[in-house]
Formats: sequence, C-alpha cells, structure tokens
Amino acid sequence: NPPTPLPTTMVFQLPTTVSSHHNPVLQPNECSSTLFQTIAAPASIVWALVSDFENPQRYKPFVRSCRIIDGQANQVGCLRRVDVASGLPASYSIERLEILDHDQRIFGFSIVSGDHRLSNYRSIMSLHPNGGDETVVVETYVIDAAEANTKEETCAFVDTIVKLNLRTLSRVAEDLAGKAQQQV
Ligand code: A8S
Repeated sequence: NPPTPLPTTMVFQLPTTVSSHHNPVLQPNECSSTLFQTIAAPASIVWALVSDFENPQRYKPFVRSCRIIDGQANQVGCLRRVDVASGLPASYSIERLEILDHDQRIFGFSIVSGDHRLSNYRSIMSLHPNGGDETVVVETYVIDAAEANTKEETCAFVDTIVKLNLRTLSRVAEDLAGKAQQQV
C-alpha cells in the first residue's frame, strides 16, 4: 500500500507523549507533513531497520553509503554523513541523531548541513503495533520553505522522498518477516 496522509483522528489515538511529536508548532516560514505506512511485519523487525542510524541505506533507496563522522553510533548527538545517488540535486547530507527511544519506538533525526537546499529539516518516526503482527509507521517532518520555492513545492519534493522511503521500508521489513517465518 502506498503511504497516505495521516487521518487526524489517528493522531489523537496515539499516547500524548507520541502525538506531540506529530503535531509540531510551526513558524511562519516552515512547512510540515505527516505520512503513515502500514507494514505487514512485527514492530521489532521494523524498529531494527528504523533505529539503525548508521545504515539508512537498508531502506532508503537514494542512499548510496553512510558513515558516522562524529560521536558514537546510535548515541543521541552523533552525526552521520549520507552520500546519495547521482542524478539528485545533492550529493551528500550531514545528519544528527536527535531521539532514539527504544521503549516507545520513537526515532528522530535532523539535517544539519550538506550540498542540498533542505534547510532546518527534522523528522520524527514512531512505530505502533497494530495487532496481527502488523505495524503502523507514522513520520512527521518539518522544514523551512526553500527561498526560491513555495511551502507547497518544498513539501511536495520532500513528500516524494519520504513516501518512497516508507514504501521501501515496508517492502524490506515484510521480506525480513517472511524469511523469519520460513525458518520456524
Ligand atoms: C530522509 C529524508 C530526506 C532526504 C533527502 C528528505 C536527501 O537525502 C535526498 C535528496 C536531497 O535533495 C536532499 O529521510 C537529501 O532521508 C534523497 C540529500 C538530504
């Protein structure tokens, strides 16, 4: 299933500690979007992929390689350098791990620099077991509208990337879950 906009009713069913991450207060120059993806795999499998800050290429198809350039991997505050595929309007991005909550399964990172035009980007993902070994992933990002672009254009560009990442996450996690079942 393709990622779809989050029905607002669902935000209010999340615990307040989680839903606050998906209801950001925006500055006038900022835009935001929340997307969700249902995945036919247990949250433990999805979380293993999402929380692996050092290896975004496991589910982000544009990422060519990634390495930790400052701090300890998977410690809040560490920085990664992500090199992306050619043909994109950028070649690399420097990103900071902001939140890694293994109990509530909340992951957050921000983009601190790079040769792209994404300014002040930050993203929060939360995972929600949905019964029957299904997981709902909710991702909210906030970004400054690029100088030459409208908020709509900026969000349309980012939405395209995030939706593709979520779809790929779904496929990879479902593949892993299928393999895990075959071993039993
Ligand atoms: C993510 C989200 C985004 C990544 C963007 C928005 C990026 O990696 C790509 C193209 C760009 O122009 C910017 O979760 C940047 O990774 C694919 C290099 C940052």
